[in-house]
Amino acid sequence: MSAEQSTGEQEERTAEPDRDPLSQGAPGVPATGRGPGGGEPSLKPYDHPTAGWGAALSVGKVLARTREPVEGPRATLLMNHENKGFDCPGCAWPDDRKGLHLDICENGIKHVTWEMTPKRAGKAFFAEHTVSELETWTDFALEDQGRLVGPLVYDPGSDRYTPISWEDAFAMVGERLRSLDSPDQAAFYTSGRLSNEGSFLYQLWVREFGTNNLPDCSNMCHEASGRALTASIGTGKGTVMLDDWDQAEAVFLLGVNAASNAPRMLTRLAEAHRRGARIVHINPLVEAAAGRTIVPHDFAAMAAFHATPTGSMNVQPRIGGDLALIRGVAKAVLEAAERDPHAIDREFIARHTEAFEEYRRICAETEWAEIEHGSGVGRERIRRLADVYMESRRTIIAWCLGVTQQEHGVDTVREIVNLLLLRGNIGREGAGPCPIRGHSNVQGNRTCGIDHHPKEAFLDRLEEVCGITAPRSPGLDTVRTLEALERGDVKVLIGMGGNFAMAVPDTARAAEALRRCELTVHVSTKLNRSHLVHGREALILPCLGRSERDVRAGTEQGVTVEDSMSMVHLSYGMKRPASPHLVSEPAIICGLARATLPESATPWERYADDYDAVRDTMGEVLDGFEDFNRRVRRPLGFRIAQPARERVFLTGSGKAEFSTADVPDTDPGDGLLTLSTVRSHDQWNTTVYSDDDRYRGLSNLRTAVFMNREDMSDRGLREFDHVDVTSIAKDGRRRTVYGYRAVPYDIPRGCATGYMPEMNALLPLGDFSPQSGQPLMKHMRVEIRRADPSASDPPNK
Ligand SMILES: Nc1nc2c(c(=O)[nH]1)N[C@H]1C(S)=C(S)[C@@H](COP(=O)(O)OP(=O)(O)OC[C@H]3O[C@@H](n4cnc5c(=O)[nH]c(N)nc54)[C@H](O)[C@@H]3O)O[C@H]1N2
Ligand SMILES: Nc1nc2c(c(=O)[nH]1)N[C@H]1C(S)=C(S)[C@@H](COP(=O)(O)OP(=O)(O)OC[C@H]3O[C@@H](n4cnc5c(=O)[nH]c(N)nc54)[C@H](O)[C@@H]3O)O[C@H]1N2
Ligand SMILES: [Mo]
Repeated sequence: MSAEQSTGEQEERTAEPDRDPLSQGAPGVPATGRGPGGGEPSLKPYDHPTAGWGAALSVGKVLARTREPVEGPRATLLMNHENKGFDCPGCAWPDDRKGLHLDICENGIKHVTWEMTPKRAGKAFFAEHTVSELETWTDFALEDQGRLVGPLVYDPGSDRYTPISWEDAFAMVGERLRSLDSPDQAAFYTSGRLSNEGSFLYQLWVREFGTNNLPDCSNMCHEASGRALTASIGTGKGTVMLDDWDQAEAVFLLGVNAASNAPRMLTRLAEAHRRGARIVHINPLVEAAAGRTIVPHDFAAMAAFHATPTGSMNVQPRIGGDLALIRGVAKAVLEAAERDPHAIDREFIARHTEAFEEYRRICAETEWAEIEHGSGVGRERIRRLADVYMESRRTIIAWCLGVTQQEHGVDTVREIVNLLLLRGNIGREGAGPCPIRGHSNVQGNRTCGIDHHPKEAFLDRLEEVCGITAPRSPGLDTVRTLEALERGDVKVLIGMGGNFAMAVPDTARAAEALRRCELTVHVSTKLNRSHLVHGREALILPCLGRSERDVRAGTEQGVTVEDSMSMVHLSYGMKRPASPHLVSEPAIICGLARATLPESATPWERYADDYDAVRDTMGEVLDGFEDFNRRVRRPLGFRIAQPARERVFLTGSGKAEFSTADVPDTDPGDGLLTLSTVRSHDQWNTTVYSDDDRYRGLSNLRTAVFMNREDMSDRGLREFDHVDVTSIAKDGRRRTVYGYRAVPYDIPRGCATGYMPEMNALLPLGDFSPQSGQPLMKHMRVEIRRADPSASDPPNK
């Protein structure tokens, strides 16, 4: 028995130590993992440029594995193009459609190829394998069966998924939903790939049915950004446009692994660097984007192996230390302003902002010692960062999950805005806040009404235009949906894309909650864990992918998406569908809606066959979508008007508002470490392509925990030693994963990093940010110790 158990604290075993260490999920929920390849883990620092030939080689490997050596690259030539092509489902970075740029990236190609696989998970496959058997497969093996080809229903008698007609599937959902005591007993999840038209129809169905239970992947992603920006500048989005990246004199990047997760950003960074702009990477890890890149569309550079730097300065705060760090920069700027009146933009502050004096006071009152302790960065380094900021006339600050998936994520984003406001870096060229969104249409989802807490004005318009009565009480977000599932208050879960079971926190607990459902329904392209962790009744509804031709009523249909910088444009699939039985997401939603609401006056059949008709209605409901059908057919689509960009701040005061949060103490104390979970290079969220993480130099290992060398030697650990990782929740409960391997890495002391989604097994459901509702995916308190051989007999065996 371990020491912790003898102290009487509750111990939850989330995986068994002696099993394959790559099966680290909950009991019955093995983790994502072992991609093909295998072999011993190895660690070799990556010192080559990003993108370029290394990327080409890596693409080649993935293509060869999917046996799609020609179609993938050919299809990518049709991606992100001006006339008719489809939007890359890879990420939300805007398309660069100027000139002859080949605006593609390594991970976009992998992503599209993943969708285009020639493999099919058809009738025979599901006849052969019971669900209990599939549960023992790795997540990689599940998705590797290829595309789903027709609707499936779970048959409890044979423990198998069996074919069902679309009509019967819709009827089953309709009946079950109508039989509920209240519409609030159902929840409707959205993953951020759903098109604008799909999103609008989905929320219309859900609200006409009578609930705002619309949890989405944003609840785990950029919720904090939306809330902070709304409070500070009156819009939930960034104000920066792609062209601004050509004007900025300094770019600060916080908490993003751009080379892996937004590779097209590298081109912008390289161009900015060539112009002489300063690029500061703020990240506990020095990620590959802080080095050099070979610009992929620059064939001359590729041929000559010519690399351009994409970073000029690295600052490595401790995990969760960004608020303190930015406060320090602001403090230094304000100190400089006492000597140099031009250090801050007094005119801007006076005309456009509110609560500056309060902010100045809190900066003065926040002691340097507190800033250094909170950020883990020395004051001289922070002053240098402030100099970079003051030397630049136009600064962009961009951020991603390292900032948002934190307890104080909202305060931190607001602090970023505070810093921008000090020098008027908002509402002009080359400057502003720029959240880097994740899923390719996650921003569009929100714009089109996927929101568990919608604005009254939006519901008013929806009612007026669509003739429905919209529910007014707020619905459940992702964490609260899980809690409601657990209590039995939500009995039906519909998943519009994504992989809910693996993406959410607390894998074991979430699985148990999901199994309590009366009905689970997933609209998906490939088999994943969420289909296996199912309710009493279960359906899998396979849909067309973004790359596939969508013909309804004899007419080719396009859908629209909105990128990270508020550009809306059309996307037309080009490929023959993976199966003739696949239906588009908008049409599936309309079918489900009609079956649920037989008397509805909404023209669901018309909407299903004519997306222009959907867009006409959207144009009447959504701000900024006036004349939608015409404007979206312009060559580059259109940009949704962004009032804050014009210095019109739709806040209570009508001005941009400074905020005054306290600097949090992020020291985990008690010899514990702070652990953040991240993606590897060869991964797309819950989809893992291989066990390699090229830019971090790690091969053949996903059960890795990156640690500071001194933290390792304190624990007597050497490279690849086996460790157990235990998280300590706020309520004191402990969750452990076993058989991880310690990987020495350049990361501040007291910090550690491992991979999502495997490490969700450690993340307590109750530990979310009260500011945003976001689970603390970048901030777990953990104990890491040498693997305990005496733990070979876990209690749940
Ligand atoms: N190829 C590929 N592209 C993707 C995805 C994918 O899985 N694969 N996912 C998409 C999605 S949905 C999203 S949301 C984005 C995610 O894009 P990222 O935000 O880049 O995703 P993560 O891998 O979680 O990396 C988070 C980064 O934050 C850093 N970090 C951790 N803690 C802190 C901290 O306290 N402070 C700071 N400053 N940094 C910190 C980590 O070291 C890491 O570099 O990418 C999108 N694009
Ligand atoms: N520990 C930890 N957990 C995290 C995170 C983290 O950083 N750390 N990040 C969080 C974030 S930012 C996000 S966005 C979530 C991601 O959560 P999700 O969006 O739920 O997960 P994905 O892995 O993107 O979903 C993959 C599945 O989408 C389906 N799919 C693919 N293409 C399509 C399509 O065109 N249509 C439909 N209907 N389905 C499709 C496939 O079946 C595939 O298996 O995970 C969150 N979870
Ligand atoms: Mo995301």
